[in-house]
Amino acid sequence: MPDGSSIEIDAERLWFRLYELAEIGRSEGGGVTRLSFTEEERAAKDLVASYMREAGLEVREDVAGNLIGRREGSDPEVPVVLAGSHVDSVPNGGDFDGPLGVLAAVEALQVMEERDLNTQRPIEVVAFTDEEGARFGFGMIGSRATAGLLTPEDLDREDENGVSIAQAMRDCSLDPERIGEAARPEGSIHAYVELHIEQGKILENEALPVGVVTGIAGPVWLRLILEGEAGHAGTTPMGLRRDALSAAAAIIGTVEREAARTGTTVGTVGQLELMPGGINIIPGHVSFSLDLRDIDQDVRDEVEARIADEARRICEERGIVLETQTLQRLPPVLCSDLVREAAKEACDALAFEPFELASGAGHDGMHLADLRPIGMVFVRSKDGLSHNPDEYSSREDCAAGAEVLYRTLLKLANEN
Ligand code: HGY
Ligand code: MN
Ligand code: MN
Repeated sequence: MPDGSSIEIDAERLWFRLYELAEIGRSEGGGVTRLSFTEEERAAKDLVASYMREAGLEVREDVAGNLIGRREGSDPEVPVVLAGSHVDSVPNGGDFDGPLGVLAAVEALQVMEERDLNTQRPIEVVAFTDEEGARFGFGMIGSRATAGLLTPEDLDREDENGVSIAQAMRDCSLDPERIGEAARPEGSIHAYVELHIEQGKILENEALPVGVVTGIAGPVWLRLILEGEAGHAGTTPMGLRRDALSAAAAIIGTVEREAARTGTTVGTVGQLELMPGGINIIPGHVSFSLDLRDIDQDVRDEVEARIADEARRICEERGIVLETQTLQRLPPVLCSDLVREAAKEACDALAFEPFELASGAGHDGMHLADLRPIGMVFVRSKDGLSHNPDEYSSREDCAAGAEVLYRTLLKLANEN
């Protein structure tokens, strides 16, 4: 670790803000629940806006609900350097996933202000709306809007209570019809950098506090809906059943086998619901989610095809009607040399090994990669845990990551 003198960000202030923000949406399980377009997310954005004002930033929200803090550059007309992440969470999630990137970026700009460091380019911090997709099964709404990738149909997606994204936006005094206005013009962004917890075990295994991200795995989110036949548990012979849950179980076993086979693909069934749900009733209806990822799109698509073939065979064999809905399908994205080199240079200056690794988790930068160069810096996660109340990164590692981000932003904001 570098000696304390080379750390210019205020580690104590960052740590205090992380924990102050984490108290918003604290749930019984000890985790954080801040779903998009809810009071909790609103309160989190209001608190972050107050930090942005303390940092001397010009604060605004765009039509997608993205919270933006801007520090002017000596040349306000040139493309901006963007730093961001999110403050929404998964249900009962952790304290660091998202907030670390937003608060570290605010901290970086506050130190520039306090040290009177002028940059040629303006720098903006963005807390993107709904990165996690926990409420609508879609996700990254704010960054998609920023990249001009949202369609009106996207906003028709509904949560479990039948509330659409468009309606949730209206309930928060946002006008979904104006969503197109959130799109940033071509050439208006110089680069995008995000600090995020790794959410895996690589940095911990390497005994490193920070790492530089090479690329982001592309997730496919599916929902499989199986229609069998509800029946009496006691009077229906095994050979005459159309048990939707047994078929689902066989398909889920296929997911595990096919994903594990490649050694790089990950497959997760995170949600499952069945009907009618009686202890003595054969389940006639089951729906479950499938999250499939790989840094290599061809490998991911090959695994997806094998699972789909086996699912069809299983359902045909059992007389089950299978419908597969695609909720989202994102290609893996490579981080740019521009941002990777700037981040590695910052690591070098701080005597951190410029270790590079891929991201298994999805992030907002995936949607900005077509607009401009993107990059990420990771901070070590204790036990690789995330999307879990025990998610934790140490104060020192958070400070290390914020310092790397600060120096990376300074470099990107002062280059031609
Ligand atoms: O799902 C993800 O990878 C991210 O946490 N949204
Ligand atoms: Mn995240
Ligand atoms: Mn997450």
